[in-house]
Amino acid sequence: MKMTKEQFITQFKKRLSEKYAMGVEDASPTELYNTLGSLMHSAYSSDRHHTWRQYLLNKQKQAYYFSIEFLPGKLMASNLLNMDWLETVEEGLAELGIDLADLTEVEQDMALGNGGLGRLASCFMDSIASCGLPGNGNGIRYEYGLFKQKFIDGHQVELPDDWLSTGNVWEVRKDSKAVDVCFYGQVHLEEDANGKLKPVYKNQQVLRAVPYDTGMIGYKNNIVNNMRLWSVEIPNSEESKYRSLEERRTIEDLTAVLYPDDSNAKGQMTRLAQEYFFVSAGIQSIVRYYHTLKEPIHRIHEYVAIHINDTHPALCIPEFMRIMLDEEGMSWEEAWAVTLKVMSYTNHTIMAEAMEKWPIDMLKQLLPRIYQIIEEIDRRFVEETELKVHDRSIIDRTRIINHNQVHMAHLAIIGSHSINGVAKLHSELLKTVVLHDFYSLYPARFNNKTNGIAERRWLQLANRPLSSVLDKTIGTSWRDNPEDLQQLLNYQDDQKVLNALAAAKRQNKENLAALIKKTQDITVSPDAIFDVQIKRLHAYKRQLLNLMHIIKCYQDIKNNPDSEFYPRVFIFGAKAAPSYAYAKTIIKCINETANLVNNDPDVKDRLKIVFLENYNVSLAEVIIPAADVSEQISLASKEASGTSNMKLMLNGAVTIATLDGANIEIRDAVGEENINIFGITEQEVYDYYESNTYSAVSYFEKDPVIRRVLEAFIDGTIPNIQSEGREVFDSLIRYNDEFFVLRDFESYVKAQEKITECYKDKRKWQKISLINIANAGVFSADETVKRYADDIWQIEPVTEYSSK
Ligand code: 26M
Repeated sequence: MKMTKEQFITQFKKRLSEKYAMGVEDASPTELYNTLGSLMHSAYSSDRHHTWRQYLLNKQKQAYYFSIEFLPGKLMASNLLNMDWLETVEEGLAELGIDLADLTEVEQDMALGNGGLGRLASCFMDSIASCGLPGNGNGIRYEYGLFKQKFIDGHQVELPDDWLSTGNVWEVRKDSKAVDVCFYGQVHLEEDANGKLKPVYKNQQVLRAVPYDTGMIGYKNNIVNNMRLWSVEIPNSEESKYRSLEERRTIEDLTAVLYPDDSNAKGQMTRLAQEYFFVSAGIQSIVRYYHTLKEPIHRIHEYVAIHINDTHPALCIPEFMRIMLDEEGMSWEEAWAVTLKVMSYTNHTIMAEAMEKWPIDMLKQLLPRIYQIIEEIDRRFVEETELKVHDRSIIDRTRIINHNQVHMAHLAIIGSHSINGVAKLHSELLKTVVLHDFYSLYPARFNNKTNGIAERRWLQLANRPLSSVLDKTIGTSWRDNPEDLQQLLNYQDDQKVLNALAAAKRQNKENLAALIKKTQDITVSPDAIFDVQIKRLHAYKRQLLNLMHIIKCYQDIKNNPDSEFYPRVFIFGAKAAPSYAYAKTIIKCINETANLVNNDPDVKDRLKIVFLENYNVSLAEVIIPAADVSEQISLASKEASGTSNMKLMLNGAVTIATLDGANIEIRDAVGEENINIFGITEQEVYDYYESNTYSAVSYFEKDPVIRRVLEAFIDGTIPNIQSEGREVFDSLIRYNDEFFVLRDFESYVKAQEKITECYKDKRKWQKISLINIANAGVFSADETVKRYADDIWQIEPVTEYSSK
């Protein structure tokens, strides 16, 4: 795919003229963007075709990553990087008087995900292609992505994300690959001519699933895999049925919007229909492909691995069974044997309210045949488990159908050969606490796969100043092999390198300061410590702990205006689920505190609070390179892994963290001295649960600092939060502080004070920052997906590959 700058310029001008009958001078950024996108698309299409042919000819086993969310962000820059076009295009465009950055700005974020889980899926897509692994994504092409967040009077307001309104140059609609997906109706079983039971359906609703394919380009390896997203349509044959606008609308609603909850499974029919829709379409299309290989159906597990990303695609299991039984004519035993070998499942949370359950009646009504199959899976599970256990209560706790509900995690576990958590601690807690019963039944299925991040996006693209320092210091091999960042350790006492790293950080901070000025009209100084907490807003992530510390700092300054206070900018990025009232309350409190603090002349700009609107992938790419401090302060045991912790570390931020999720592995990688750990451990949390001895009010009574901070929420110190301040106060004092914020407050404050002291010693700080960058290579998603490939999917990189 390589080409020279001159070839690029010629082709670019030619394409622009063909597409728009225009010259460079007259074209708008959008027209230039579309021209470049279309040129790139044509260029990688032959590699895409070739990759596909190669997999087919080698009959390679392929993995399919089923995820109801993908969160790629913008694709142009990362596609250019992976195609090895970035420099050529940048220089070529510059020669035409065009700044590539102005074109990449035009693209709208592809935000078909809520947060960590969706972003992980997209990091994996990049890594799977970059490692030359045969793996594909399968999901939903939502018409509207995650809502856009605005603040009005400090409150979060949600606006629709109409991301397709400006077109999408990367996707290809594949009409010829559309499939039918059926809902509702009645089903009964009848014997066919061979005496086999076959389902007979009445009154089904038939919908058309149309795939839109997006190339997932590997890093400089000519591999292009596929992310297939499904969109709903009314099939031609059914046109006459749906005459009223309203009927059509209900159907088209199916793939209209992404559900903006990231923890609360609220049992809505359309959500269940979404889950079945992309699962059924995906599996049908896999089986159709498998038949082109002309291999016997009972060997399908030698060619296909299906991964279930959280429980949202758990219907993969009964849907695969349905096809094996009803369409391939297998016996139950044969079908179950292959299903188990094909399926694997990742758990992303231990929060009870996030455990997906569906009312039996809903499932029965929407998916009658699937429900029959789930019932039979459940019946056989009970029958088999009764023979294995003495204590019958275990069956009650593990069966799929119980208390009129279908428990999706139980279905996913019973139907998969592999169950993994996303960080060491999380995987241990699954075995010992959350899924302990299942662990006792199927110990061999449980394993850990610590999350990872795509270093290409989060370092090479997002942080070019740092990347260039790295190139000059340790050469460029880290770009192919992030573990080579370790070589930076040789320079931890080299003042020249430390200065260069500090200069890169400075440049990124100036860049973020400019954005803050432009978007929020707040002036921040790059001399201050940039302290960053970016993640969804959740009580367990404890943005409130951060806010309480800020209020303490403010009160210290007010009580002693002339005392020394090292300048800090507290930066937040966070969306709250629209229905999550408490999370929205916290947003309001942070915004009002920001208003107060940022405009108080006594503060003398030593303390600033910036809550950036509409946190998304593109904003993260600007914030992360500019961060000095990384806030990872969830209550121990609650954050399954976290991934912003890895991205911030990679960009030289120093972490303040509880011993939760992957924070523990970050500590192990950098050493105790190079991270600021505080707070109670997961064991202490469980001890509190057991002994029931936690008393939040006693901290309020005993600790004058806590008392003073909490009073600020209700005594008018922070204006405009009469009801919100009271709500926060009550959550801590009346409802006994579910997430132990007051318990951890003192040790958090101490850790923050240590950070300030350390920052004042520039050289020491720079060295710690360097050590963090140098050790971030272990969190490369390339390594993570290789472990999935070896241990779970049993897929291998393309054996023989030649780009024509
Ligand atoms: C459920 C029901 C209805 C609508 C939406 C949902 C839902 C959507 C997303 C529930 C959970 C969702 O995501 C959870 C998530 O993002 N978990 C995070 O996964 C990351 C990747 O493994 C981890 O790093 C985080 O610790 C974990 O919180």
